[in-house]
Amino acid sequence: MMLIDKLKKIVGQDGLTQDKSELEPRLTDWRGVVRGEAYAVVFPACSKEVSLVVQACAEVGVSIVPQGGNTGMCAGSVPDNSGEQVIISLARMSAIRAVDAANFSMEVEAGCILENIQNEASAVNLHFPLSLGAEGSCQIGGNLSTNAGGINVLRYGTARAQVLGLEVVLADGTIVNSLRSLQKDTAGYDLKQLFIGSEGTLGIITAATLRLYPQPGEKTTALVALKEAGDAVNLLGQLRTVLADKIEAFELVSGYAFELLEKHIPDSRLPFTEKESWYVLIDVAIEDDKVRLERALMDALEIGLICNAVVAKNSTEAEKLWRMRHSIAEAERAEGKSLKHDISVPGSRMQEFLQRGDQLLSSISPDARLIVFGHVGDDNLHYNVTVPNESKEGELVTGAIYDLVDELGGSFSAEHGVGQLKRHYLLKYRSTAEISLMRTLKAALDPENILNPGKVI
Ligand code: FAD
Ligand code: 2HG
Ligand code: ZN
Repeated sequence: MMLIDKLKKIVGQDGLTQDKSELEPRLTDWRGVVRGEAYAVVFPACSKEVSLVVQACAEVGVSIVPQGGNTGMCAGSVPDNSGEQVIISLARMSAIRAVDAANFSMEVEAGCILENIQNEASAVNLHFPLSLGAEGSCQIGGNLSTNAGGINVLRYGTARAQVLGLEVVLADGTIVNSLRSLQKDTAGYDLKQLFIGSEGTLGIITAATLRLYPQPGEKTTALVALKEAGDAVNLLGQLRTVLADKIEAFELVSGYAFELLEKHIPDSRLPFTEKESWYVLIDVAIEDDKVRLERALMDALEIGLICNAVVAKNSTEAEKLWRMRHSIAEAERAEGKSLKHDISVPGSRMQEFLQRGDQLLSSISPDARLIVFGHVGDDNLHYNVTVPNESKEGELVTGAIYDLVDELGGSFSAEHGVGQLKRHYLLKYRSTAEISLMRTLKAALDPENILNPGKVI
């Protein structure tokens, strides 16, 4: 029997397609920089079907590309050019299986859209804090496979920290069900953490038990204008002494990023008449802290650490500010091609990175334009660059930035993963012992290299 017939037997006639127009949106990444081909896309409806699909593919040596919302930034969910790979989409596995409010947990299938999970938590007066611009279309399986970050890492940690239990299908079709909902569990190796952040190369995540939190209540949102990006680090330090862990989000946005928003995203407008080079968007939990935040910002204004500040008067104003922040990637894409550098450096080296990064750019590519924004509260910046002529100059710019990041003890990939775009940098910036251990794990879990080959390692 041909593979396609075997797959049809497993998922049914409607559970797969080889139709060119239906395949099309799944063959390119969100940015449109990488394109592949595929034999078929399969939509299993349950973990058992995922397992049978994996077995059928493994029997004939056909490799598999797991795909969630296809919003990833490193083309991890895009197949290669062979036209022989099978995409497994988790889109049909989108059920919220159970909400246990008393236990602060929720069990969901991997294909659940992130926003639906947030809403379901709110419906029982609880909070799921993972939040990012793609939340309306990315899936929790993709979030966990990339260990996504987003805007609330400062207070709640990355996707990894939100997982109590996981169900995974291995390369031989074995279903590993560890969907426990325990706050504490030290029985043996913490296997779930191996699959979180492995970008579909070690197993296919089919379900997860997620950690929920009490509702943080009303938030206070402020936008602050700064002369220097480095002042953001000092401001965070100052605000933390007053507001401690109440700061939920602390996002840097360059003046140029705001210009792109105003140009490409309808209804985007800076709420200041005088423009500055840098801005920070801040969320503080609990309404009572509004006064403390305002007082702290007044102090910062008095000593010249910040130039201006607005505090959102209501949730509509706050949402408007956050909509702009979440739309920067879209505005950048609309402007044209850019080099993405999703970097982190220790907070204590951030100022040095920003100064030396500027110098590097003006010496290598004086006409390059920086689009800097991101999670400065987590020491993670999207230090993106548009270079007038790509190719050689682009490679030089990227190489120089990553070398600087490495020298400062940082990472070339803080939150988007490695996918197929940054594999050579993984080999360059991770030690031989680390790479060797990663290869040992990959070979042990996927000896035939069936799961997402050509990604990460
Ligand atoms: P996909 O893109 O489909 O896949 C990503 C990787 O995970 C691939 O390697 C794929 O093979 C694998 N995968 C997907 N599902 C599974 C599964 N069930 N089992 C095993 N492997 C799987 N990212 C951040 O971290 N922070 C941000 O703030 C952020 N903001 C964004 C804003 C915008 C506008 C956009 C477009 C993207 C943003 N991203 C951000 C990147 C992206 O949304 C995240 O990486 C997200 O976690 C990917 O989820 P997805 O469902 O789209 O996964
Ligand atoms: C964000 O923080 C995303 O908005 C996207 O991680 C970053 O487009 C980017 O470089
Ligand atoms: Zn980000």
